[in-house]
Amino acid sequence: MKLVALAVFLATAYAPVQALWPQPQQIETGSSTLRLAPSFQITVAGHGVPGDLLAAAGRTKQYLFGDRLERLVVGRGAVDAPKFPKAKALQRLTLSLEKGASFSSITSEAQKLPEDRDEAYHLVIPADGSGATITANSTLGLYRGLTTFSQLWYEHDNTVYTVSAPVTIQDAPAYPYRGLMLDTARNYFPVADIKRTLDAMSWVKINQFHWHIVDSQSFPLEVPGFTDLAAKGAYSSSQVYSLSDVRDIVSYAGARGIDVMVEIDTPGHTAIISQAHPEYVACAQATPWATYANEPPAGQLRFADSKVTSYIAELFTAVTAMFPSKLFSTGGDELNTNCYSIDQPTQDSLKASGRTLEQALDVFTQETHKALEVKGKTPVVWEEMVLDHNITLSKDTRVLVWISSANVKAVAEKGFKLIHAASDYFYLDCGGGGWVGDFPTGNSWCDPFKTWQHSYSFDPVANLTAEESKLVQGGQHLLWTEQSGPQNLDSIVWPRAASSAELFWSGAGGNISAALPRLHDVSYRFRQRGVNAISLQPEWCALRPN
Ligand code: CP6
Repeated sequence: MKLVALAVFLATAYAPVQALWPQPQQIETGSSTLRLAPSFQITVAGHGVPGDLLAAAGRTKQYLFGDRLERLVVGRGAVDAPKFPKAKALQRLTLSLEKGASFSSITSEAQKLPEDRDEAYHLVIPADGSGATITANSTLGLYRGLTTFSQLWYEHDNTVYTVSAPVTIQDAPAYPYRGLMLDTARNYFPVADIKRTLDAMSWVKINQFHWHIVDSQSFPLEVPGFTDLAAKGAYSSSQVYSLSDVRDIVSYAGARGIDVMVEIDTPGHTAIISQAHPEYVACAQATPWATYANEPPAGQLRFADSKVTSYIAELFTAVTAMFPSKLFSTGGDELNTNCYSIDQPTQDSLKASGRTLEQALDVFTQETHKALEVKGKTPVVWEEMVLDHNITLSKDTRVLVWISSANVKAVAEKGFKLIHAASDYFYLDCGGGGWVGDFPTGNSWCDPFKTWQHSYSFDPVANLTAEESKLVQGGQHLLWTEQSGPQNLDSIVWPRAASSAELFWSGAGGNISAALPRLHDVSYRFRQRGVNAISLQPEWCALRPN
């Protein structure tokens, strides 16, 4: 009896009073109430404070006073609201670097290779209101701390409060790559939608935007020296990412601790290039398309042709100048080899060079990757490049595992750094998975709908040895857009993508029922900040007393 009573008491006393997402590595909280002084300030100590950190501090203040989040996770009546206006007031949050560290911008630190990003921070909020602090070894760490700070506060009757002071957090990510992929080729997304998505990503500490910008259906990227590709390949002249759009997106992302990895998918998924250069593309008119490609329209680069290889190497070079990221994805998925058996120009090229198709693919890949490497870029490829083709790749190449999580082990055994992106856990849209005639049905191995609980339960190192586990850089949700667009962007992505954000920040083993009320808060905060994240449970669940 006594034990039961104690258990009930503990359950009430330790009901979640803060709902951080992702969950920090170490957190200690008390039970004092603290409120933000109306004159609350965020200051940054030290010299040479970068503009993007100051701007982030400004946004944080807006969230603190703008979220207006009632304490949904603990329920109506569970807090002593009348006390809040009389609680001690916190006047200031001070950010400072650890001794010996110096400021650089959030942007430049976010744009390093994943393994070189330092995102650790230390956050302290004393209960006496004497001043909160975030300390870190890097500007990026301070920024992550700000993001956490903004999630600790609720509002009641115009008082912004927390009931869990003092707070001490020591935090750092489990994995350095935490991404989101967006396909802007099947359907075009206006710049404002991408920026809103970047904001949302930053709120859950996602640090990598994987921009699958072009594909067989459209080429919405303006590339200097290659402007005919977008001129002839975009859905319309207004559905193009101009140089200034790209600059805008890259800097918006950088200021939010996000690196932008562009993908120019080759040699498959390139039918659209035939609009500007019909001579570079095989099978563009081949029928039925399903024999020559995984989705319509068919059409793949004639990679055995050295002119095509140089063209793509030059295109890559031009694109590297637009994206400061160290990572550059060259694609390499779903290459259809039937196509080349019926393509006379390819057969002629192979005969002239004395190469097999696989050898020609190896040459194409080496040459185009060399163009990246001389610009200091690290190539990223889809898994087929290492599992289905015997391509010579630099050992530093990173591999996106997408077909199945069961393929992770084989990639790791080959010694490549890898990124989890498997369709059986992380696909938000399965449009590319099944077809009735020319129309996507999505009824494939990738369906059914993957819930947040499903991806949340993924084990990033399942079946891997300790050595192989070190190759796991992290992972991401992916939005292919055969069956989605700007109309449902927020609701198809959020809050599901927050699930992998926490998995790869906090590490595996999170408890779904403990996560649910926190994730409910994520959705609510997102909506307050203008992102239309969906509900995860009836409102009743949040309102009932514990
Ligand atoms: N487009 C490209 C796609 C897909 C891939 N690459 C895809 C394949 C299967 C499903 C969903 C999407 N549409 N370029 C695979 C990486 Cl189910």
